[in-house]
Amino acid sequence: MRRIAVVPGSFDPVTLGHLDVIERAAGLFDELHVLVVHNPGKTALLPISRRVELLQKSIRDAGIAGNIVVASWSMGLLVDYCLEVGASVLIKGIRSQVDVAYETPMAIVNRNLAAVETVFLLPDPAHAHVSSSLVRQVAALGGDIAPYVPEAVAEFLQKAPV
Ligand code: COD
Repeated sequence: MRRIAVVPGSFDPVTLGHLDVIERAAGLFDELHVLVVHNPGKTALLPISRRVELLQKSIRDAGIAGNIVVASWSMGLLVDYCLEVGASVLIKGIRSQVDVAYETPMAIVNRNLAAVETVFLLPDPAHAHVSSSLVRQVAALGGDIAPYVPEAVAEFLQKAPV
């Protein structure tokens, strides 16, 4: 049986922290779906289609595209996407107790809704402090975001400053 997992996120924009989790998750499963989902609790910087493009380019540039599909989802529950593609696992990155508190109830509800398990991956310490909101803030104030994001994102945001 093919083992299929989904890494969901806002990815607004994708960071080196996301990419590290994606690369390690891709090594654990036969097929990995990286899913861009709108988070209604956050003010968006980039349209979903641009986030998908930047993810695809960053994943290609990192040489890890082999078993990875990038998609977006706006049709309802995250677990509906999982059922549609035959995924039984969601992967979330956990940077701190704040992430644990945010993710735990969702993990329980997703298991109750559709028997989809959530696997938590700890971050690479080199990227544990990185978040998309930090990147958005540094970019908006004219700082250098290159240490925190894939080259494709740094190039895009330099050309089209926010
Ligand atoms: N290192 C490791 N992991 C990281 C890092 C880093 N530096 N930065 C972020 N991550 C992890 C996050 O912890 C998260 O797991 C993932 O990467 C994505 O992060 P973001 O910030 O891009 O995305 P979020 O946190 O805005 O998540 C958006 C989701 C839509 C995935 C989330 O809100 C969600 O799961 N919603 C559930 C929708 C649903 O179906 N609800 C009903 C049942 S619960």
